[in-house]
Amino acid sequence: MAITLPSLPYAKDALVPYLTAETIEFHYGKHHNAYVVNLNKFIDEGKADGTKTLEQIIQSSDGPVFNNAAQVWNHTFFWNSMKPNGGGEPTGAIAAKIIADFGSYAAFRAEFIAAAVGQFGSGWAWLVLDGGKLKVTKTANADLPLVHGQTAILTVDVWEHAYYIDYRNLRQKWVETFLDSLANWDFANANLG
Ligand code: MN3
Repeated sequence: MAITLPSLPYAKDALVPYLTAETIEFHYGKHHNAYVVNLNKFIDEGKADGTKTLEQIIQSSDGPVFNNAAQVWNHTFFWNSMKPNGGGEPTGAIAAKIIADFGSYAAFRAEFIAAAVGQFGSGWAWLVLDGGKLKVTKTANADLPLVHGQTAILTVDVWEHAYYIDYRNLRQKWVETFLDSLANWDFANANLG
């Protein structure tokens, strides 16, 4: 079973002015697609088991197979972590749970930004559910909550390819914009279960 590049959940210019169509064209059309192409090549070569689900491949691989499979999953999750007219304080169950586990939305926001800015080099910042509690984590390269027994709730990509076209070296501005204008709290609520 071949791995396919999932459709974007919105048009490539739907996140303007916070992310340009050029960023989406490169990040989704080139980077995300390349991970899909690479993983299918590993399946064709017998280095990855194409009868497994993407999650099963991630949980039973290492090296280049893990890196490409995890990056396929991470990017699909990331595109869904944003929406047009998103961001700002959440509503619904995730809002109450953030206040219960972080004290306030402001405390969560500060911790999430610190994790994203503090990730040295390429990686991801996450809001995860771990043992029934919401936590902020950061992972390097392709690493992801699934292999740490955590449930991913929301993520921001802090690889330079995620923000360099629109934000140049200003990673903090990118992460603040993600939370304030793009975050998809409907998706977070759905992931909370
Ligand atoms: Mn990326």
